[in-house]
Amino acid sequence: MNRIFFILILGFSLINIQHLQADDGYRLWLKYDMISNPQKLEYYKQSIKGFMGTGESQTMEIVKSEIKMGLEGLLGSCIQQMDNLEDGTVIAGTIKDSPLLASLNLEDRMQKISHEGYLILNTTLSEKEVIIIIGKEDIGVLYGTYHFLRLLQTHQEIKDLDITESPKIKLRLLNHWDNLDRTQSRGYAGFSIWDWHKLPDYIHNYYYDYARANASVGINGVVLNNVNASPYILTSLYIKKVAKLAEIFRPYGIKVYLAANFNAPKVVGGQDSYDPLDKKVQLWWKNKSEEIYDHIPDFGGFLVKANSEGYPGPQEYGRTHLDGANMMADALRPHNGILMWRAFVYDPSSVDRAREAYDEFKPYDGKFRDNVFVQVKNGPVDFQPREPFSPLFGAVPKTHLMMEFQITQEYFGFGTHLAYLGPMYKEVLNVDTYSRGKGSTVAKVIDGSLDNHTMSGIAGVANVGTDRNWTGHLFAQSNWYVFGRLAWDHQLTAEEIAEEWIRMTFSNEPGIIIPIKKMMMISRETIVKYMIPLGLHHIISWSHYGPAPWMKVYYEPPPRDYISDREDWSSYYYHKADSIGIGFNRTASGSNAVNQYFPPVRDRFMSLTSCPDEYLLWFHHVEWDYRMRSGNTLWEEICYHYYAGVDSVREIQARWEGLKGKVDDEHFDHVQQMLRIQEREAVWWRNACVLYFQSVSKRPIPAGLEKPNKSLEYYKSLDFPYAPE
Ligand code: BDP
Repeated sequence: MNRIFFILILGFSLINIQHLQADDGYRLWLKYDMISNPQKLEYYKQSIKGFMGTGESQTMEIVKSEIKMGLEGLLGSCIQQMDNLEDGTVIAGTIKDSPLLASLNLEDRMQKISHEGYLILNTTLSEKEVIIIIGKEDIGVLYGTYHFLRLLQTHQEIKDLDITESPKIKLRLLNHWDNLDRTQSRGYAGFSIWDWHKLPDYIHNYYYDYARANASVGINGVVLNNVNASPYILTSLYIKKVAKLAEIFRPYGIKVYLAANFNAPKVVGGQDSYDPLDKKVQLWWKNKSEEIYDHIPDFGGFLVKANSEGYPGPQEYGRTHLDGANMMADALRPHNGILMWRAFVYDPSSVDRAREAYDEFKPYDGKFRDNVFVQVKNGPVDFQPREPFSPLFGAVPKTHLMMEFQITQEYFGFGTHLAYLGPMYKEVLNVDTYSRGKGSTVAKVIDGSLDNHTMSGIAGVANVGTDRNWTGHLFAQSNWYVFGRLAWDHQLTAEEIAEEWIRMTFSNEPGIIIPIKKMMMISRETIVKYMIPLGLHHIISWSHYGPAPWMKVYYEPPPRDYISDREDWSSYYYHKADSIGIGFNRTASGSNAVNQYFPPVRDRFMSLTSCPDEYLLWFHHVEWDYRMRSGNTLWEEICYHYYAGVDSVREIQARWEGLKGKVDDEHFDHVQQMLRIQEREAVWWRNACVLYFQSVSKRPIPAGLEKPNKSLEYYKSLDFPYAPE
């Protein structure tokens, strides 16, 4: 067979294989499949002829291989690595490594970007028309490379490029709630990707792919283990394993951090206490930090959950969060490590869980060491699909606050419901705390600009596991993506990020982008409607799977048989539905949590008439017959919301059905099955909640709404002892 013919045949069969091979989602948003639109392909091929990378570091080697893989994949193998400059060369590097780039005299512009920042420019070098990706440091070049490839992946213009980027928030972290036995807390995508048993000797390839995915959206740190931390992660055995992961992640600009159990000095350190004021305990943490830094010179620091949900802390010794955090911060400080102390604290004896983080931490403002972050969940209770923002944002100007978002879908249907969380993250980041007058948004608190902090940080509880597509639900990839993109630039909109993700995951065709974007943009509100409309919250079952508004005390059925009388783990505590009305009175006549906000936010929430509908039952106990803005009574409004939520899931389903044959078959099938689960569970949520609240309100379900076909007793009897924890 003649050689050309053979190559042609081979070429065809490869193309066919590519088409036949279904997409299992492993490649995330970094697919780099050949651009299928012929005009676009031609346009890019005219503009890009090849690439040059300068510098020899491991990071620069990744840059070069990423550009090669990206350009060859998107444009075809006609793209060459260049030895000499030609028109259409893409050059990536730093000034220090590249005399060519240095000759552009960009120092002034480079001054203005951070060490992670970059410029992407069309320019002329030695009389050649080129595109440069230039960073202050190698990591900036890598971030710029992903940005440039994203332009191609999303079919953007690449003429007259003049891009200047620096991240707005310095620490952009994933928090893995992964246990050493590879189970995960609140993980819905298989098991932990950290194969602790085989580390440090056996290295899975996917560690590199994970790091690559993070770097592509600018995530620069990972807390490897669960905040409900095993003290054993701090033993020498595990430190060597952690060091291996740190070594793999380092060239991708990712530092590792560990969640530390406050009792470690006692449990694994041979001390007889973990009292933060005990000199021996202090020395133990100092030595332990030194040991870690000996193995991992750029170790990020510790994250601590203390005196929270039964986890040990300084209060056992009559000490405070301040004592605990500062003691650990002192151990890390000589190594430039940081200490993240969580504000997720609440006590069963308190009148209102929503008040507690503020009450406990506000008095410490200005007293933490300067390498301490207080890590605050976005809402005052716990990652509910909607909460008002935590009043700590804006209230402690002398404290470094780190935002904690949840990416994993603990309260969003356990990972089988389609929930794009971009709109929720943005709702929180955009909200005005009024702490320094108008314009004091949560985003400005977090990026440090409001109070001139030099440290800033944001964390997202990861949704990554061993499932082939990483996140279980394909659409959950978008939450990993949007978290990273917003951590880098919180001014981007949820909608533009959704569109980027769709273009890179599915297609650049408007007929695909438009319906999927619509599905994503309504998805969070849809879930709020069928789970916790109008400011209801925390009405989940003991396992957090499914509704249980009837739950008065916390009860784990067999095989665990655990009964707790913690009212603050019951649903009733949060909705307080009685014959008169429903909702938690947090105004001055109730817990007065509303007083923790600055005016005018406080006044707006305080008054029944000005409180936004979405927070109504969060702040007020309202009579069932109260007339809402819509003209409906509160009872009717609750019902309409639950029903609208289910309708909206059906709308999402219909939109997806319309994409059959237009998106990859495996993707289609996977999402179709997930949506069926979601529809069934939305009906479950709706019926269970409406029937339960009806048993209290004693009012009929409004005419015209389909009646639940099962009884309240049926819903109460449902039990899922092995639902993921
Ligand atoms: C709750 C989770 C629990 C976590 C806790 C936390 O149910 O598994 O340990 O948050 O953030 O939402 O510490």
